Amino acid sequence: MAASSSSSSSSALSRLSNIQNHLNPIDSLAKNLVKISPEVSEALSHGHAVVALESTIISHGADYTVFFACVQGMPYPQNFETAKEVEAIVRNNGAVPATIAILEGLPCVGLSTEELERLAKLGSKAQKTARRDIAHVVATRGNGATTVSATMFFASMVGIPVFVTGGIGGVHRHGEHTMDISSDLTELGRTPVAVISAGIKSILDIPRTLEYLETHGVCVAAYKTNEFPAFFTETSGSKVPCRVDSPEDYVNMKLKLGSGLVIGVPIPREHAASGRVIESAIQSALREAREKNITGNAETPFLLARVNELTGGLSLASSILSL
Ligand code: PSU
Ligand code: MN
Repeated sequence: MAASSSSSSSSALSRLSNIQNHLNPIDSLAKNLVKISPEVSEALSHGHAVVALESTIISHGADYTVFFACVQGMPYPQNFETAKEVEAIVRNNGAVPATIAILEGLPCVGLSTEELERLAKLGSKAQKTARRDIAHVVATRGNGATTVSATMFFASMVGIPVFVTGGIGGVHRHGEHTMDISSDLTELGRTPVAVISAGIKSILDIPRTLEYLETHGVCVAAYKTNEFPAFFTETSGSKVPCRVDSPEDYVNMKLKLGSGLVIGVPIPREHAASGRVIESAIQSALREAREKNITGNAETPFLLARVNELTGGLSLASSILSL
């Protein structure tokens, strides 16, 4: 009697939990569809600091590409070395890195060294995966390098509140005509993850990006400065609505608003001079592209190649990548 009642109550419980999973698809996805590495899983369960990292910059990194005299993304093995270095920086600061990517259809939070190398070797064969691409990459068991939007999505799903990257997407120059606005911005409006970066990618429109973030209710802050940083330079001419001067300031801003937060951290002083050289080359290349009427998807390869020529490419690589 006792046995049968307990078994019927346990089957009711499992039915209930199925229904709850159905009602809360994010939870069931997180449990069944995401592979969390043992190291990240242990850190999360003990409440230790975990920092999410994206994988598009490993396989398609454009801003980094400028330094490598090529336009297809940072080549292997430099991308692998850089990815490991970034993880080491997170570790040296007392947190656990969680690089996020989709490998053979399985979203992975925290990659082993072998998995990181696999992704680095795939390079641009890994699909650039924004939020809209997740379903397709998973369904076709593809390999996906996650952008800021997809990385935020998975970080939030497993409970990682902080994500560090190089440059986020934004409103493209001429975005008012093309409507080319990165889904990173809408993701920031709907997903409660703090994204710490050097600003937006260097070829984008900063004032329009800040307007768009305001529309979506995203808090934008800058670290120890009043201006939003411009990736390669400390100043951009665009003021931020708030400034944080310490990690405590950031913690105090963590209200449960349900949306994301951007914190722009300017290029370190010791790299500022090289940064200014690159920024002025970008501005010249943009002027040339406008004069020669190079637009659409021909624009970025043109800009990267031109910036590379104007800056002497590789000589700058070493200085920035020692960051
Ligand atoms: N920084 C780079 N290269 C990149 C990116 C950043 O140097 O490719 C990626 C980031 O993953 C960012 C994405 O989330 O570009 C935005 O792409 P889009 O503008 O297509 O939304
Ligand atoms: Mn786009």
